[in-house]
Amino acid sequence: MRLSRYFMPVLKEDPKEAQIVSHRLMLRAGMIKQQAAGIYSWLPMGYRVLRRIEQIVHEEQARAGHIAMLMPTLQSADLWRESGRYDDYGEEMLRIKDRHKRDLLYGPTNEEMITDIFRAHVNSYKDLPLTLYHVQWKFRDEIRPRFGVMRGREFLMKDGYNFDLTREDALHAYNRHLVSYLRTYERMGLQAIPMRADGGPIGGDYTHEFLVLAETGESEVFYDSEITDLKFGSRDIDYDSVEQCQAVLEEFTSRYARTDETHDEALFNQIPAERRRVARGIEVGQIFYFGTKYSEPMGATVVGPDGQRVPVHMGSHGIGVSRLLGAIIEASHDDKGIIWPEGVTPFHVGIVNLKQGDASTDSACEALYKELKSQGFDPLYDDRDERAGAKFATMDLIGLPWRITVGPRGLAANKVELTSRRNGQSVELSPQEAVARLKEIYQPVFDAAK
Ligand code: 5CA
Repeated sequence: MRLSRYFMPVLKEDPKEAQIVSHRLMLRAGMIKQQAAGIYSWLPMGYRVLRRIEQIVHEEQARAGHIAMLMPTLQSADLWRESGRYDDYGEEMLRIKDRHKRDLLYGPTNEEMITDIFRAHVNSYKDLPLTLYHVQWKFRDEIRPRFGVMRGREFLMKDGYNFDLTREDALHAYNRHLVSYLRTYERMGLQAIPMRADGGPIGGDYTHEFLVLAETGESEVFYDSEITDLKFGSRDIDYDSVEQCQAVLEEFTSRYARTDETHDEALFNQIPAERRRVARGIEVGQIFYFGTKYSEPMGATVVGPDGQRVPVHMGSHGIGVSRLLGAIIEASHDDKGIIWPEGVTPFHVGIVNLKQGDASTDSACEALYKELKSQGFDPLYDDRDERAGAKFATMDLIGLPWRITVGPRGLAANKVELTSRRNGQSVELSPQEAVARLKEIYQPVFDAAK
């Protein structure tokens, strides 16, 4: 993309409405625009990151054997009357009447609808296990939408639902989701810690939230500091293996880590004092096992091996896709702007032309831009007629992890500068070497998608 032809309305001033750094930087970098309280347009830069995050989510869901589909945003109230949640859900549910005076709602989650799909089409235990998911907009009429996309009213969620014959099978599905979520968040450059939590309106008493530690997080968390040493890394897990998934769950959940909803002071105090941590975290996902809470009242049964019909065991599993942009920025920024992890960056590398209009500098930038594209990169070429300082400030604000600076002085020696946004360090390389270096840097990111 050439910046001169792009749409990236960066703001010079700090927006007054933003209380936390991710909200401020998303507005300043021209990623989002508020349309109403807690409702945002995703401008091109924000939309790019949203899609990268969504793509990682899809890839990791496929790896775990989960099946993608798409359900509508509007749902019939009748379905929710069957589960009893139409009345229970309260004011967070946006209720709508159509022209025939039928009650609809903008879905805050999809347990009822997926259960309805299941009961219409699945009849036998032989069709299990089954996990279906979608990535779709949700609406929750939050009393205090705030912090930009972190607590929106309309937000993008990945929500998945498992259907199993027995409790044991459903617990394997739970563990499988935990493993796949660890891998998903690490690909986004995040450490998200699974913590025992509360079922809330979704239900079930077996549930973990995934929390990214950040001062601005809305949840208070209590944990054993040893847990922050755990990395999922590039392990090769067989998602069908009950033992392997169980082992990962045990490794990542055996140390104390809880949100304030389930915090137990006596248990916490058994951790050696120097390892006790009280901090704040951003909830970027939650997994639930809730047994037959929806299948029983809604009649989602299968014929079991003995010929008897039994309600299926279910769980649901959510990732806050749009919230993740805020969480990643909270975890990765400095006073100049965002620092995108390579896995989610909107563009892999920025090219800064120090002397726009100078024939040889322009043509070196053009050649580099074309070469990067032909090698599978998404470069952002700042070809605007601006001062170098302004170009650098923009690059720092939007946070591309790598920048190549091209100017006449370096070019005289066939050199450009490759700079890391994270530590500011630069190396002088020939344009070909810079491309080769970027290939090495991004190889693990491209490999992780395989
Ligand atoms: N049906 C279940 C799992 S699929 C469910 O709805 N779970 S949830 O309520 O925990 O939501 C899943 C994730 O969506 C949360 O972990 C959080 O990251 C994100 N989320 C929830 N509310 C909001 C909100 N108001 N704004 C942005 N993201 C949100």
